[in-house]
Formats: sequence, structure tokens, C-alpha cells
Amino acid sequence: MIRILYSRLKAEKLINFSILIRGLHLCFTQMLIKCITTTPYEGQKPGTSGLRKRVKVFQQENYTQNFIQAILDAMSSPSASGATLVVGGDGRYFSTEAIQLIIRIAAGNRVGKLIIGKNGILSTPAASNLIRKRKADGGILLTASHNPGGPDNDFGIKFNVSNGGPAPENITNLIYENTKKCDKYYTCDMPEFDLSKIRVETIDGFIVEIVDSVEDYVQLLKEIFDFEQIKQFFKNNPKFKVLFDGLHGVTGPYAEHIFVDELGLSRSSIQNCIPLPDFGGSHPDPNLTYAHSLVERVERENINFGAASDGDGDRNMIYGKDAFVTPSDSVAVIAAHAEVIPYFQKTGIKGLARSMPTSAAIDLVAKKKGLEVFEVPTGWKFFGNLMDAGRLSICGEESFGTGSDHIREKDGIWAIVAWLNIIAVVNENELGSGIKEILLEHYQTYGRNFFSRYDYEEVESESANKMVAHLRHLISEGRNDFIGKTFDQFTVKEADDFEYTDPIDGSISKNQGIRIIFTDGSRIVIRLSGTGSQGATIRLYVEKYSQNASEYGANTQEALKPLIDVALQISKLQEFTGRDKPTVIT
Ligand code: VG1
Ligand code: CO
Repeated sequence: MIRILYSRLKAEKLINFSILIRGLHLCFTQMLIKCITTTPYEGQKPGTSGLRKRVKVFQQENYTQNFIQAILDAMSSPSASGATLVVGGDGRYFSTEAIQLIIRIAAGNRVGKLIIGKNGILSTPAASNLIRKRKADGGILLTASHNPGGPDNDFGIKFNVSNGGPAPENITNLIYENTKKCDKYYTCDMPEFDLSKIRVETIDGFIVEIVDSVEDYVQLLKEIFDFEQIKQFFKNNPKFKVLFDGLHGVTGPYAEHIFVDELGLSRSSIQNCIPLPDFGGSHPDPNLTYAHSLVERVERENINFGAASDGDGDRNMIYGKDAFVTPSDSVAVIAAHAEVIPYFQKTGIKGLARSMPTSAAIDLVAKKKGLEVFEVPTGWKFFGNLMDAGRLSICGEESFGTGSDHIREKDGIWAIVAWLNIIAVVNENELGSGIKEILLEHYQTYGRNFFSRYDYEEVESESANKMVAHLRHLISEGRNDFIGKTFDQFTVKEADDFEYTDPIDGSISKNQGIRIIFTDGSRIVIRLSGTGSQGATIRLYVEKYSQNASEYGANTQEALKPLIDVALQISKLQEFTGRDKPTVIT
């Protein structure tokens, strides 16, 4: 390599010019580092899981560039200079443009190495795994998860740290502070980088490696689960039908590799598995509303095991004939049966956890097994410290997020294969227990936590804030009147705005959701979403516990109706927002 150093830029950095000689080809690769003047944008505040905005917002001049520079500036020990970063995402519209920008800005900031998924594709769990496996210093994930994609919908950028998990609040706050004063960014003149070929390229000391998006992740799952046993179960029970729906998100290629190539299912066992930049025009959100095509087929074709995952592959839904598994139940069932999973046979089960609005079903499993259980705020970032400290093995969120300490993100396909592994073991001798039977047996042992969430999307921010102010008033100034008050059959026992002190680093997170707990143990939680891109989304969560076996088969919405009515009465939601029904019920 011939390097000619020929100038000093006014913007502190050097301009390099290099010529790479490759075999017989002579090619020019220019590393011309430039400092670009920019002006800060307002509102680049990462939410529950990264910065999510409309694509058109990210396409504004320097908007994406500013945010990437703010992320790199937030890195310390090591700083971005010389660091190794993993880059990839769910392949949504604007991803490839964003990756080209990241490559140039990373080079401009003297990042040492980028490890990028082929064609920019990495599911969120696969990215988390890659960060850990390659001991990278972090990762930039391009996804808005379950939010719709396409030119008129959402894009998102998230920063993960070296443990493979979403950056904790102190770092996201720092990123936000950096965006407010971002007046320049460093970039590099470079031709478009070909993301389609697996290879390593070194450009003037800057390394870019394009890796297979699927391979390492599949290997990880094979180490965790008993693939042979699952495969054998399918062979022995050819009538046991499976349907996986990728919702045109990132998991398609992963699912094909795992369910078809490894576990021997037919190709007709997977649907919507071609990733599309706009997810085929729908919400890549695995729930009863948006995964309706899966739900319909499961019911019509008597499919024993249905499952879906979201845009970036970290969420999952488990749905069998006549048996919808709420995410709160799903994580509890997995925890209850975890001993059959080879990974947990090796590591043991260290502790369990859930996000605050998630039902307490998993708490009951922890109690029975004598395990620690943690209640953290909404957002996977809050589980990371507990896992790193060796105190947490399995955890979940009511929002279709389930996972374990094998990585530091929730993991849709992990949860689906965990269920399959459990089913294969439970039915080792003869086929008797499908999803429904496993659920009912769980309720017989632990009782049933009825749970539902109502989402009111794109509510006018001002009215949503007024409603929250009203609730805050009830639990603070109005507290003496509120505690002990009876609404229909429910008497208020306790109410607060959830605050969490991280047991590992002592950091405090305030105002994480209004909780109202009644004397019979039922709960209402109300909080505003931190992932929406337009207006405000109000989330209303209700939970009721029953140990009455005659109720175990009851319909969730019917069982919860009285509690929902009380929630609406206390919050005055309709009065404040004008909404008489939710956008989505899960
Ligand atoms: C939602 C869910 C939360 C989840 C987050 C990210 O956040 O409620 O449980 O961790 O999305 O999931 P919010 O603030 O909108 O309620 V994902 O699959 O978007 O990375
Ligand atoms: Co997601």
C-alpha cells in the first residue's frame, strides 16, 4: 500500500489518500476525511428502544448523520476511534442508505472495524449475539421493530453496548445531549460499499467485514436447544402441524434455515418469510390483530403450533388451535419447564424477571422454584445488568418479548424453539399435550393471571399528557381520598408511579408508569409508549389473578371486563382523549 499524506484539514483531521493493490488489479480507494458543518435537530431523544421517527424525518439533511455522530461521540472506554462495531437491521426502507452513511461516518471517526450483516440484514437477536461473540464494542441496529416500514412509515436507529444489549439510560441520555449540540460530523469520501458479498476489506486501516446474517445465530440456537429431539418429535408425529409467520420481517431467512433445513419441517410450514422493505404494507407485529393471517390458518387448518415474530425478530407470538398464549403466560411456562432445555441444564436457572406491566405469572413460578424474581421498567435494557451479574436467566415482557441470558435482547425465534423443545420433551412417549393442554396444566399448578393490554395509538399528545397529569394528581395530592376508595367491586389498596432502582448499579429510573393495585390483587397500569413516532400512544394494562379452576378456560376479555371498566372510569380516558375504543387489544 502506498500512502501519501498530503494535507491537514482545518477540521482537525487528516486527509489520507491511498492506493490499494489487489492481485493484478490496481484500484483506487480514497479515504478523504471531511468535517461537515451541521446544525442540531430537536427531539433526537432515544425512546424505549432507540430513536424512531418517520422515514421522511430521517431523510432530512444531516438528520441521520447527526444522530450517528452523537452515538459515536457517546462512546468512551474505548472511544469510537479504533472501536469495533456491529451494524445491521431488519432491512426496512432507508436501511441501505443509512448503512452507507454509517460506513462513511465510522471511517471519518476512525472507527477500527465494522462487522455488517450481508445486505445490511441482522435480526436484533442475531446482532446481539454477534456483538458478544466477536467481542465488539457495540452495535448500531437499524430498525423500528414492529412499526410499519416504507417511505411514509417508520425508521429507527438503536445503539447497543458491548454486552450486546440496548444502551442503558445513562448512555442514551448522553447521546441525546450530544445531538443537542451537534454542529459537525466527520465523514469520508468513499464509493458506495458493496454489502452483498461476504468478505473483509481493509481501506487505509479501516476494516469492513460483511458476514453471513444467519450462520452464527443458528449455531447459537443449536447449542441451546435439543434440535435432535425436536426433529425426532416431528418425525414421530407427522400429524403435528406447525406454521411460522415471518410477517415479511427479518426472520424469514432465519426461520427457513432453522425450521426447514435443521428441524426438517416442510416449506409449507413457513409463510411470509421473504423480508420486504415495507413488510408487505402491514404491521410486522405478532399479535392477534396484525398476525391475523396466521391466526385464521391455525384455526381453519387445525394447526397445532402457530408462531410469528416481529420486524426485527425480537418479539414472538405463540398461538395454537383454540389456544392463544399471552406473552406473560409464555415466559412463565418456559420458566416452569426450563429444566428440559440443555442450555439451562448447563447454566442452571439463576433468577427470573419481568417488566412491571407484565403479569405476575412468572413470579409464581419463581416462588415455587425458590428463585429470585425482579420487576423492572418497560424496555429490555433493564434486564442487562442483572444478566451480566449472573442473577437472571429467563425474563419477559407482556409486549410479546421473551428471552434469556444467551444474549442481551429478547429473542423471538428462541422463544418459539423453546416451546417446541418443551413440547417435544413433554410428549416424548406419546402425543398428548399441545399448547392448550400445557397452558391448562400450568394454570392448575399456579392459578391463572388474566391479562390484557389496550393501546390507544396516535392520541393527541396534549390530551394524553392531561390524562397522565390527572392520574398523577390522584396518587399524589389526591392520595388520601383515592386510597381505600371503592369502584364497583374494586377497592384501591395502593397506587404509585413506578420507580426502579437497579440492584446492580443503583441507578434510578422514575415515572415508569402509574400502578393502581386493588385489595383483591388485581392491577391497572397506565403509561405512555416510548416507541411511537406520531402523537402519543396510551397503554392501559389490566391484570386479575384467579385460583378458581372453573374460570381457567374463560375468555380473557370477558373475565377482565369489570376491571377494564374501572380503569376507564378512574383514568377518564374517553373524557380526555375522545377515544371510545382502543386501536389494538392484546
Ligand atoms: C414497547 C413495549 C416494550 C418493548 C419496546 C421495544 O415499548 O411496550 O415492552 O420493550 O416496545 O420492543 P413502549 O414504550 O412503546 O411501550 V421492540 O420489539 O419495538 O424493540
Ligand atoms: Co422488535
